[in-house]
Amino acid sequence: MKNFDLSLYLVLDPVLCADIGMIETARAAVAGGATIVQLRDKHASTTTMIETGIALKQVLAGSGARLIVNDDVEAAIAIGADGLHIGQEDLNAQDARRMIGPDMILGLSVETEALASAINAEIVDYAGIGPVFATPTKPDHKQPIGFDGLARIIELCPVPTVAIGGLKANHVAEALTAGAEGVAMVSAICGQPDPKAATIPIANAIKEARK
Ligand code: 3NM
Repeated sequence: MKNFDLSLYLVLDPVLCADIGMIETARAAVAGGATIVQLRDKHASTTTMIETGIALKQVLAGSGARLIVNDDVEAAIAIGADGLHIGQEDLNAQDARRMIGPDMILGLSVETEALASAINAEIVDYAGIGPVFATPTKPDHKQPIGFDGLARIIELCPVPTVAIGGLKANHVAEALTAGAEGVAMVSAICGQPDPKAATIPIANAIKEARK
């Protein structure tokens, strides 16, 4: 079993993080309790992804937080990231697993019950389920599923899950009650005036919900 903690999963957004940048946002979020940082930049070249990823890896070193790279398998490998996250429109999971090898974490975005049932737990390590709510952060997101839909999809998932889409600290308890192991957030942290101060109440809500 791979050792990773999905509880507070930060997905970086280069536009929302523009003021202080993705590196400083990640540093602050991890200081506030983020357990995973995903580098997600749909418009960056592989070279830029690698540069940013290496800087992120240095920032995360020794913190225990894991670095996951979205979509760009070549960058994930070159960075020596802890994992790769793919969507349904990206590379398929089997090909991704073949490329990254057995040890890297592989995450897959899942939007429906059918996709959840189709997950092969020998290939995929966790699933990102969403969007729980509509969100301007991902304008092309699928139909929001709400907490009821989240629970129904998680029920069918053979791997641990993280909920995403429009989530803030006040949604943590419901997301975990629906069965998610963690919450993934972008705008609740990226672009906040003080990303560390924004992360702490989320981390506290997770601790509280697990009591
Ligand atoms: N993926 P925010 S929703 C990156 O449903 C991403 O798969 C989603 O941003 C999905 O926390 C999303 O600001 C954006 O709402 C989430």
